Amino acid sequence: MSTNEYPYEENGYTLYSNRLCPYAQRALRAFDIAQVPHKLVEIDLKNKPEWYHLVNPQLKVPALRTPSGAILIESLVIAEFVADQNPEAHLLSADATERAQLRLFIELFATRYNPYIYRILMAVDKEEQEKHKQTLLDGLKEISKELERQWKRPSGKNGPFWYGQWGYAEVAQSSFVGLLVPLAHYRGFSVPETKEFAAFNRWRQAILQAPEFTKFKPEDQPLIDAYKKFVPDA
Ligand SMILES: N[C@@H](CCC(=O)N[C@@H](CS)C(=O)NCC(=O)O)C(=O)O
Repeated sequence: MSTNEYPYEENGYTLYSNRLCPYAQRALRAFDIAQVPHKLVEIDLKNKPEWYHLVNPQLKVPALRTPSGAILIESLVIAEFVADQNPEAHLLSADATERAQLRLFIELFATRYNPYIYRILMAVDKEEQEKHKQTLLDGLKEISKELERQWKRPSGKNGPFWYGQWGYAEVAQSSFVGLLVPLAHYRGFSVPETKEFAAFNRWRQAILQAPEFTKFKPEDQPLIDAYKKFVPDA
C-alpha cells in the first residue's frame, strides 16, 4: 500500500474497530441491530497500521468510512448516525422528549459511571480507590432511579431495557456494563444486591443474557488482560 492509501470498501461502509474496545463495541452493535452490511477492519491497538492516521488522525477506534467517503469518528456520533440512517431499526425514538430522556441517561453514564471505572482501576492508593468506588455507587443509585422512572413511562414498557426491548441505550452502554468484569477482578468491586441498585441490577442481568450483547462480548480473560494497562500495581 502506498503512503496515501488505506483499506476500505468501495461504495460501502467500512468500520475500523477493535473487539476489546468498549467504544468500538457501540459502533459494532449499532451496525448489527440496524443490519447494515459493512466491511470490518480490526485495528491492533498495540501495533497500529501505518495508514491508520489517514482514517483517524487521533489514532482511536472506532472510525467509520461511509459510502460517500466521509469519515466519522467518536462512538456515539457513529451510533447516532447509524440510528438516523436506519429509522426502521427503531434505535432512537422519533419523539424529541423521549430522545432527550435517553440522552440524559447516557449523560448520566458519561459523568457518573464510565470515568469511574477507569479512575478506580488507575488508583493505587486504597483510600483513593474507596473514594472513587463510593462515587461510582452514588452514580449507580442515580442510574437506578432513572431506569425506574423510564420503565414507568409508556416508552419504557416496564423494562427490562430502556425502551422495553434492546435499543440505543443498550447499544451505547452495554459494553461499559461489561467492564464490571475487569473492575471486579482488579479492585474487587461489586454492585450490592440491595433495593437502591435493584433497577440497575435488573437491567444489567437482562443485558448479560441478551444475544445482542453476547455476540460482541469479549471473553472475560482477554478483557481482563487488556485492562491490565490501566492498573499500575497489577
Ligand atoms: N471518545 C472516543 C474514545 C475512543 C477510545 O478511546 N478508543 C480507544 C480504545 S478503547 C483507543 O482507540 N485508544 C487509542 C489507543 O489505544 O492507542 C469514542 O467515543 O469513540
